[in-house]
Amino acid sequence: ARDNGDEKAGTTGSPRRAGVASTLAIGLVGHAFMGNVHSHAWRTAPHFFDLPLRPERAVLVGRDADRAAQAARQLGWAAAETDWRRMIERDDIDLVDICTPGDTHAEIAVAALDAGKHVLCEKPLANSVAEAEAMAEAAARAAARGIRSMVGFTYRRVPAVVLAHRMVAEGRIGRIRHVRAQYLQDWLADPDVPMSWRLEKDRAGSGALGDIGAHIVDLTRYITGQELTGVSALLETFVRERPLPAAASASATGGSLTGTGTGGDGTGEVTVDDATVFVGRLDGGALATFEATRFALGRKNAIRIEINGSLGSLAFDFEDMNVLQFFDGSEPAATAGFRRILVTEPEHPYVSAWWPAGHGLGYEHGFTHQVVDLVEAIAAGEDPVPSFADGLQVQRVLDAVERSAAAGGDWTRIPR
Ligand code: 4PW
Repeated sequence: ARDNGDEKAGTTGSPRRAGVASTLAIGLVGHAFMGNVHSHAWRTAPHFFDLPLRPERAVLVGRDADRAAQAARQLGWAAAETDWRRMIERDDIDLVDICTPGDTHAEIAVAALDAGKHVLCEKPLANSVAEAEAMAEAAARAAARGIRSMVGFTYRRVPAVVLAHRMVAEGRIGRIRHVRAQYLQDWLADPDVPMSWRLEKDRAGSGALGDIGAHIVDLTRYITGQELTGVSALLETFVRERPLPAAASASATGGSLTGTGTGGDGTGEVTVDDATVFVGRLDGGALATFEATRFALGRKNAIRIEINGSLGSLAFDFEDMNVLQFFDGSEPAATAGFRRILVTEPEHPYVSAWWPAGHGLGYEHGFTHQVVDLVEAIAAGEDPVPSFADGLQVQRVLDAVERSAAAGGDWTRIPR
């Protein structure tokens, strides 16, 4: 059952509302790292935000019955299921949340949308442009029937990132000249880290490029409001063979990227990139540089974006995620300098729902904000962002990067 909330969707921090909300029954597919953090978000959102619909963790889907049942118990889902198709057949499921490797996104999402379920799909949207196009088409068909979809570029929901987006839109840094974006992790620097699905092209689509590079492409689009028109790119795989993982770990849920540890027999081939660097042009005239790697020793989840405009600059680093740095070019040179805006005031996006000023938010809050915005959009009858069309445009960038790298870095245009 649904009701139609009268609040505008995507308010980035809804005030508490009186009254009892109708429910939104969720079916979650996957219970590893992403399934875990999405479960946390669905559980937490109604405790801190006054949602127009009450999310219910109805059914969790995993391939192995015992592990799915154990995960459902641990993460607070009412039931477990081993076949996502059976979950989609259920009339009482309103929304399908896809937290599986990329090779399954298109099939599950299209089936769910065609069955009249709202969909939240992890990023990157798909493993190819063709799949992403099919998903965007299914999303458009579904939207005509009031069915909503969103791709999980969750870092858009970090308060400091939303503030950066707003400051750019308000003209605070003027005309954008440069974007310098990096996503740096180091969990693959050790060649003994075992194989996992993230290292298999058939399952993940690409490596650092799609897994983390997709985020900085999306953040660039979101903060600047501009699209990449072309790229020149390099991809590299530093470690081509890795030990196979040991058999299943004790835990049925995940919070780790590195899998279950070594101990399996033999090695497996890494078929994706370990790192990428590329340069690009934005349609507003700016030059952009991008770097995504899992070999930046010491950098754990350093999503960094710096934007230089004609009037000032902004800089963000996820490892200091409650801060946005701002340089105001109109200040007298003698006293000008980057200042750290602590983005923890109640006036900042989403923050008033949480803790007093200065107490700060973490990784999981972006996921909570993501489901808050999705639920509000569904109730308001509006299409949430980032949409599957946004996911498709990011996919076109990823595809252009791969084609450019395959051609030795040739300039490669990105279609719209
Ligand atoms: O943000 C990143 C994700 O997109 C996380 O650090 C892990 O790497 C989980 O998936 C990707």
